[in-house]
Amino acid sequence: MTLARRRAATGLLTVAAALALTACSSASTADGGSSGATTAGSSATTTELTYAVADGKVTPPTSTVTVPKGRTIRLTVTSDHVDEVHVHGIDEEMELPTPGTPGTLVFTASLTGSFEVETHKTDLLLFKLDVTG
Ligand SMILES: [Cu+2]
Repeated sequence: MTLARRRAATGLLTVAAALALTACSSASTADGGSSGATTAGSSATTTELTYAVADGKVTPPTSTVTVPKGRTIRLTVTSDHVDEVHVHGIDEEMELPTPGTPGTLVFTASLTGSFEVETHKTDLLLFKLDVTG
């Protein structure tokens, strides 16, 4: 890996590399201090989550979303880049081919565990999905 070298090169890349590491090393505990979108819409059998990616930032801020196993997740993401959203572990993916146009991914939280949901092109952690048994 040349990450160390790239980090040394510019400050901006340092930030990007750190975000990338957080986003794709699935074992890391990126605890964003659970606030925000936690258990949004939890009274229904579908949990609706909406995220926006702009200027390298996630809105609402990254947090942990806890749902029971079997819950349907309806995830809508808008990115300012051509992007790709990936639910690690459960392995659901969606393409965002048009910047600024939201994409919606509907999937079932079919496995218990802690899963990172990230964007691939912008390398951001949208949220961590904790599925309880
Ligand atoms: Cu991924």
